[in-house]
This record gives sequence, structure tokens and C-alpha cells, in this order.
Amino acid sequence: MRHFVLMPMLLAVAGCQQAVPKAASVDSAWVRLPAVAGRPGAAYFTIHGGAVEDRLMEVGSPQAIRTEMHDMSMDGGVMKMAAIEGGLAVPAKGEVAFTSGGKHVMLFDISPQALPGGKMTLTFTMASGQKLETEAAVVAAGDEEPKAL
Ligand SMILES: [Cu+2]
Repeated sequence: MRHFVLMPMLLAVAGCQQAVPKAASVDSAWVRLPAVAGRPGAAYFTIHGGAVEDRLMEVGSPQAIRTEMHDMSMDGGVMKMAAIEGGLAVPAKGEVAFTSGGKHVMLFDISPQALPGGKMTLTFTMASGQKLETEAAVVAAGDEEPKAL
């Protein structure tokens, strides 16, 4: 049992010593719940590329039945939302931000246990097979974006 506890700590220390992490990572994750229960919520985060380019293929959550990656664009003066098909490139050593008003992940059928002030787990699947997981801060529909994540 002790080995299972020690391993992640050793990995974390090793990770800090590398100037450029080999693998992609994700941070600054948060979720805005819908104003009306049953409507979709949205997840935002920043994904950092590793040593080589990869593609973000899917973002999921054990607390949402279904998810879709979306991007916003202007179409004849109207803001439109469209699904990101075929994944999204994450450049080596670069970063891609999913932000309010830009790229976002729609979360459908969110668990009623996901509450403002709580956390939701987000999972990320890369084309390389790498899997990432992070805890997202949950805010209510009308709340401001959480600061200092
Ligand atoms: Cu959307």
C-alpha cells in the first residue's frame, strides 16, 4: 500500500525538474453550470503541449452524460457556435485556452451533485493515447469566472 502512495509524489518531483515536460498538461479548469437545470453547462481550461505536437480528441466528465467541444465564430455579424470535429491540435510547448466567449466544452446532463463552489472532474484524451485528468472549480450560471485557479 505504501508504494502506491509514494509513487505519485516521486513522479511529481521528477516533473518539476524538467524544463519542458514531455507530456501535455492541463490547468485553470472551471465549469459554469446552466441557469436552468437540465440545460448544458460549459467547461473551460488551458491545455499545455508537451515535447511533441498532439491532438486533443475528447474532453469528458464522470459528472456529465455527454460532452461536445465547441468553438465560437462570427458569421455575418452573428456569434455562432459549432462543434470542433476531428480533435484540436495542441502544439509542442504551446498552449490552447478554452475561455468564456471562445472555445468551450459543452456538458450535457450534468449530475445534480455538481454544485457551485464544488468540483467536477474533467478527463482529456489525446490522439497519442495520453489521458489527463483535472478538477474543475464549479460556479453558478451568473457567477464570475473564478480567479487565481
Ligand atoms: Cu457550445
